[in-house]
Amino acid sequence: MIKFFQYFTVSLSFVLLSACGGGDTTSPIQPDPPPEQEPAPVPTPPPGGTKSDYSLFIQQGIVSIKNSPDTNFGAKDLSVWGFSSVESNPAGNSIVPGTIINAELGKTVTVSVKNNLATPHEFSFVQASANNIVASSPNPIAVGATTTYRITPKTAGIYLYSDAMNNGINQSLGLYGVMIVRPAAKLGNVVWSDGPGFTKEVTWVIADLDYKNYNLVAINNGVTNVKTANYKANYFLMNGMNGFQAMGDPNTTIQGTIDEIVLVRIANAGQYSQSLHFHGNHFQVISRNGVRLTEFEYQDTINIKPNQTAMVLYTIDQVGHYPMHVHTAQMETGGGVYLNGTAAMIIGK
Ligand SMILES: [Cu+2]
Repeated sequence: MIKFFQYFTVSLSFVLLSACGGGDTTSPIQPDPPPEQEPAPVPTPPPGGTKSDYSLFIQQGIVSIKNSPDTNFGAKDLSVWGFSSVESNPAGNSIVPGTIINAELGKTVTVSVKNNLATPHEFSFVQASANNIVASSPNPIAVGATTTYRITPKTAGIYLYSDAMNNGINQSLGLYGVMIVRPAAKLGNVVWSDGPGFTKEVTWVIADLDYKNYNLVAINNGVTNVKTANYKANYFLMNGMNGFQAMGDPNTTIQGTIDEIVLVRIANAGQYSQSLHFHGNHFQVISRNGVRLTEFEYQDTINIKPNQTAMVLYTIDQVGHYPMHVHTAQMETGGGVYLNGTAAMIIGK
């Protein structure tokens, strides 16, 4: 891992100094030396891997930030709120982001949400009106109560759900997740019914978190004592994980053989705009914030603003190990530890 870290430091310096985040679409990307560690193979998603009933539990849990393997520093358990799939004592990192709701176009999904916290909460979609996906959204959910939502998705894509109460504070404490809507299973791996095909898929839910000014205040003294003007994120998460965890996570890694096409669905649940920069190949942006694009432009960087989503297609172009990192140095960190922020790996075999 040390070699990778050294390489990455050089790489990031190059990126920052040469401002390669300008969405350069012409210059070739140099292959990178492989890191010494290799994530496990990515499981191929089951075709039509959808369910019709989900149970979510709004409750407190832990995001367990692990040490950087280079410095043996940075481990910290962060108290968060989340939409957990497990009611009692959710294990570390199983609570944020909330359970992925996998739905099929036109088929009603039932989501039961139980509020196990001491204040009212809600379950809502950030762009519900634009996509008309929620049949009914009775909110808020009283303390101890369970509310059932029936959702009939009308458009394939990725949708961010959250608890939008308290001026976004609840969402920033960890109450967010995504619903993925796939077209009819019989169509196989296409993004939407007459849309482009793919061979693999990954989901990236990115977020930022101000532990001192938000989580500690809210959990110890109540949400009403959180001052939103003080928000200054110091942890940056990829699928609820720190960078080194995420780079070794098989469900987060873009991985495949040459010419495989990986669909990456991305949602930004945080308060900061993030620019995601891919190495190894350019990708095609096919959808932005629920709007399907008519021309799929090639880019090497995509900016995703808070509460926005995107879908991109990444074709495995060459053998090797490549990083996906974000283009703000601070967001590469977790509690100040470099490379423990928003990151993922890309592996061509
Ligand atoms: Cu880079």
